[in-house]
Amino acid sequence: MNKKFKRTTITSALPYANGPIHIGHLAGVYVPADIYARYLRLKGEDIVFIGGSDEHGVPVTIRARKEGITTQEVVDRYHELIKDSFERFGISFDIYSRTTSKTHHKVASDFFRKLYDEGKFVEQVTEQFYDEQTQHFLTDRNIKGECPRCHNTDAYGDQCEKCGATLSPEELINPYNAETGNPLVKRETKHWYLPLDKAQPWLEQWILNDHKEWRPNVYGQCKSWLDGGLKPRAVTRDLEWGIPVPVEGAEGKVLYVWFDAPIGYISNTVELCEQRPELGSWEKWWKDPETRLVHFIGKDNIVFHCIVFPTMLKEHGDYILPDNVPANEFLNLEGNKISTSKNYAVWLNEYLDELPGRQDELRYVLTANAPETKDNDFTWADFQARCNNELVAVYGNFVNRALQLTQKYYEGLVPERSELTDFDRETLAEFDGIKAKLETLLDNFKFRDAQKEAMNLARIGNKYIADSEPWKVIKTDPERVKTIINISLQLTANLAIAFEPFLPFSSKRLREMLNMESFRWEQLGNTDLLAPGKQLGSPSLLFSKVEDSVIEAQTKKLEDALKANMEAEYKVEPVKETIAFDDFQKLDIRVGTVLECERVPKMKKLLKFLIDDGMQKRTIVSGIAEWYEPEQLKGKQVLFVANLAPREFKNGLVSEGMILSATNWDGSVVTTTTLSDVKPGSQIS
Ligand code: B3M
Ligand code: ZN
Repeated sequence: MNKKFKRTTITSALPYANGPIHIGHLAGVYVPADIYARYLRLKGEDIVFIGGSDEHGVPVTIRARKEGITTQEVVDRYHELIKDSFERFGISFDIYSRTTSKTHHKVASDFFRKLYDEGKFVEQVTEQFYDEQTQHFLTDRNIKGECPRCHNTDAYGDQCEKCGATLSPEELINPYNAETGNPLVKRETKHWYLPLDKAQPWLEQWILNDHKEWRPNVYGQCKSWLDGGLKPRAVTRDLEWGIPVPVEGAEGKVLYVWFDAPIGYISNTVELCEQRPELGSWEKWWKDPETRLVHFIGKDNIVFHCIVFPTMLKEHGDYILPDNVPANEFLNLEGNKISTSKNYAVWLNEYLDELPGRQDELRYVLTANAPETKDNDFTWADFQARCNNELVAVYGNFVNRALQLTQKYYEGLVPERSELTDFDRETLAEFDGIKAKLETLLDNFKFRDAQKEAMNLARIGNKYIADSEPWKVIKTDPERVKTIINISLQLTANLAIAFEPFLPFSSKRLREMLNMESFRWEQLGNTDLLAPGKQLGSPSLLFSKVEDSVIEAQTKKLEDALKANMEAEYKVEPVKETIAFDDFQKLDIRVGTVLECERVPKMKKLLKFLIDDGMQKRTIVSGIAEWYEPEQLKGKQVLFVANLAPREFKNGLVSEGMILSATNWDGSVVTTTTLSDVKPGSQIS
């Protein structure tokens, strides 16, 4: 750790208690935060690792309405679910509390009141949309109306999902309450604003000059906010759910969720220090300049953690500011965006139930693919490959060989090493740099590369034991085998330590197998961790293969979710403009019998038909190859447009008509036919 600091306060974004945790949250925030916390603890540093649920804000109220239960019930349900799955997954929070706690309401209220009393806010009256029947002001997302661009009547107050236009509620034609459908009127309301514009000069200095070391994505986002010029931001809302604004005449108003949520980090530290007096006063963790504050968040939270919250802390006075904010980009899932509302995700609670005992596998893959510098993709195929080819085949295999051979040859006692070969020396030398290498990477939040280094050490071990072939040498030179096994075991112990921040479950098991009481980071690189003669515990496999059936089941689940979404979102196209009967009569639609059907070379989408049209044979080309095997259609009767002008394809093929097919809600295509056989050439009317 940087000499300036004596201790570290680590926070990780407080997830909204409006749904379970998914792998996107884990990869973006909780796995890296946990690696960092575990690493610092292993080094013996003083840290607190703060987590908790964000239980205010519109997302939880929307969920409540969707599920038809109270907001309190929603947050109770998801807070428990989230807390429990984090615990099972080994996220080592010192506290996981919630923003509906009494402590938090008091801390956040007092925080607001201090700024209010000191005149730090700007009061402003503005006109907002209001539903006179329900007597509510509405947030942008709860307002709908007609899009001024495409005239979709279902556009939201912030965006039209049909044409993609970014909107403000003022632009909507005939705005209405999205839930009740009631028309809206404008009404005046007073709110308190945090004058970020006034903070601009010191923020520029503090971020752009003093924190050039921040990740480029974080620094870049801050710079673009600052370059755009900061504006005052409202920190109160007209809502019922939240922390009441502690000011007379502010009835019906609550603190904006983004005002209270980051204060949750402080409240939860207060609670933690009450529970564990040995940690000292909470103020030590938030106000002592020798404390280092680090926020782990996802990229959508950057402005709040780098600009808004620091301004709040600074205006309040006494508080330290974050030393770093290692925000991650997003993780996608099988090429698609993860979405809580669309139920498209790998949910942590389900993962833990469906792949029991495989916490480290998921941690490993999420770190190996961590979206540290750009968005990344999680696929089940990659998950399986990394588990089987890296964890099982390299790390697990090496450890298992070393431990099994110790049992077999030495009854589980660590053998002595004697004379070293060049290969032994080279292998031992690989230990030297590992500690420094890992530290440089971890101190700079490069978890992905750090884990890769640890895995490299396992590769070295795997190669060492494979190339030394102790199972052969034992027949000719048993003394030599002692040395090989000793070195392998020392490597194993080093791996257990190096992997502890990343793969805590297997490190713990390995520590037990090695009969070591505890680990310390300083031990890393030591080649005499296990004394000769030490009795080891009984070995068992560290990792087991992930079978195809598991991957298939998980992939299917995701495909089903995608399909369900498409079905839910499917809208029947509006009917085209009315045409005259004469126009219809111009179309000559007939029944034809499929005589031949074949694929078209180099044209993946096309099927070529030979159709008996009652008079002659005609060729029709149709783009339905994705949906039918040629054999399925042979002999079938189809409907086709007989008087369509011939169309020539790139390869010279000419289509003399068009087969009629329906496009289904999921984009699949179904070809039409008749209910019973008809003579080819019969006309449709
Ligand atoms: N709950 C947003 C989110 O879950 C918000 C984070 C609060 S951190 C203080 O992405
Ligand atoms: Zn539109």
